Amino acid sequence: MKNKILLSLITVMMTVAVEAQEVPQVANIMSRETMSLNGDWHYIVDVQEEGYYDYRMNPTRWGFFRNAKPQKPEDLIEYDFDKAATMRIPGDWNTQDERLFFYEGTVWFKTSFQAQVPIENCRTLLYFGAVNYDCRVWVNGHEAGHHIGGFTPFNFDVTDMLQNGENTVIVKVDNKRKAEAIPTQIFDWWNYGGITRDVLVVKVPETYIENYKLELQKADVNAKQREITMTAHLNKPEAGQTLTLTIPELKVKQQCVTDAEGNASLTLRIPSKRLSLWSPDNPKRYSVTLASDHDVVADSIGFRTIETRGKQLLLNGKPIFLRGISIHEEKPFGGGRANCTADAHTLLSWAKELGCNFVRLAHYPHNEYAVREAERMGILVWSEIPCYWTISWTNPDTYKNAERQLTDMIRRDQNRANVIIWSIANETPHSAERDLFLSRLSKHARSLDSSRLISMAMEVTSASNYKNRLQDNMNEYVDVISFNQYIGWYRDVNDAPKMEWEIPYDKPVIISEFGGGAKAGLHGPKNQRWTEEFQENLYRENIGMIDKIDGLAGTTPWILKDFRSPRRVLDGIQDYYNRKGLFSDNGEKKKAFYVLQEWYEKKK
Ligand code: GCB
Repeated sequence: MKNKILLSLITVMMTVAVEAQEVPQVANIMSRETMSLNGDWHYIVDVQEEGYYDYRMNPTRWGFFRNAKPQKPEDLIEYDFDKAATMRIPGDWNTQDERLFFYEGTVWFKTSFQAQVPIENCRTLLYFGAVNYDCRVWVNGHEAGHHIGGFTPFNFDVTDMLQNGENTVIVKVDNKRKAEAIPTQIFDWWNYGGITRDVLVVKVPETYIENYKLELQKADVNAKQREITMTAHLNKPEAGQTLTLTIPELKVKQQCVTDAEGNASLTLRIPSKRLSLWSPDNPKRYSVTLASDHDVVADSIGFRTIETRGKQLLLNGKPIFLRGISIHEEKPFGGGRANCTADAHTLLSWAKELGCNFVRLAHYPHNEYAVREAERMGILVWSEIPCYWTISWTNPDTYKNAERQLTDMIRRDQNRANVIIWSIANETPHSAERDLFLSRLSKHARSLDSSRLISMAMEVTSASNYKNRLQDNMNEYVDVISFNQYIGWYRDVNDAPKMEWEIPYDKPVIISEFGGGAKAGLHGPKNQRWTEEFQENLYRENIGMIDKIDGLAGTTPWILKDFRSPRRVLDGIQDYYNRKGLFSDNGEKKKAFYVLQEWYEKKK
């Protein structure tokens, strides 16, 4: 009844249904022809999803996505994007509107852009670097697509929805926590909502290079010649297209032809003497172009190998110790999602000052700028999906979601020389269901990328007296044994010197977390919690202990900088920050910074 009244009250622009299509991720979006939609977008906070459901909770045809306007004075339309406030996109809503600091729910966004259509032989994609968490997108009233997962890119083909002149994009974002989601309902970081990464309109030819991967093959360190393989895939199963790979500095110009599936590959043979390998000391990247009959992509690519030999980790065939630190994707000063090169540069410079050659980008894929900036600065990367704590292991949709996030993380960064570890989980409780879920994920990661290592942050399984044992069925599915331990914070620090570690696997070991909290500027005796001296002592004791662990190949202490977390409620100390940073939320160094710096200096 209510709908009927509405119908008679408003003149509705009837839209012709246009097929919505999500297309697979397009590699190296930054080198495409793009128009940025970053800027100020109007937004409407919609606690009850009034703009999507009717009063019987059925999706309504009259939702906010219509961007309706009154046509006659008596028309009733109870929203108006153009009168609504604006916020900066990309950006989280929590730090842009005081009312939304703790908000977890739905917000609608609107922007518009100009287009001239049709564009001969081209498709137009609408690209989102990431939206947290569940989003629906409409272009000119047509539904372009739906995406879940807060930290990976996606794009919709919107070619058939565009019109000459002004085009409207409306995005509904919902970041409510769900038990079956990845991550699940509880996690120790801020659930920043919104369109948190770039939005681009991308022009591609009808047939374009969807993705490509260049990979240096492993070889003996004394090999006279090295092989680099290139595999590429078109967006269409089109045979007979010539792909030309050019790397001027290596005097490479080589061609291959696509098969019936639109795949092509080739192998380059380069004299070892000519090839300068990427490493933290020599972050060398080559200018590479890959051209098809209709498309061309340009990239900067470094070449290196990463492998294990027993308990050793080998970069370019030589043992390396990973002097790492964990980082959350938060702005260096104050809270809020980091989303640009400048943010990444500041955080990574702090890591460099600490003596790091490695960072653990926790607990979800960070933005592409951060990974590329780390590559430019010579910093190795551990990248992970938010398969964190209590996942719904038996839910098939949850598995699909995790696998999709893993795929998109790998596809986006598969040409980044600095990424050496894909991590599939963090601190997950043991069970047969979990083993099945995670072993499938591990196999999936390997099937997409055999050139990197797989790991996951495990937990100590038994601790009696001073004996700690790490036993995990997932050992056979990972290349590196990593685990988190909190002696000195969740266990007594005085025990550190007596601890023994039993890690019964012939694989390198990374301590993926250790640490404790301190409020910057709070001083006192070393046994007083929250003081800088407590944290400083905890670092000393931990370093003394872990340095003796057999097979230790690296550490990523928790964490570079204090970060926002709703779990951390202690007034006057935490104030909704996890205080385990070596830097405060305002970028002040705490005393423990110097302890780790001193150890890393010795490890160089
Ligand atoms: C952990 C988690 C990390 C937390 C940290 C803590 O083990 O992996 O996400 O923030 O402990 O501070 O307790």
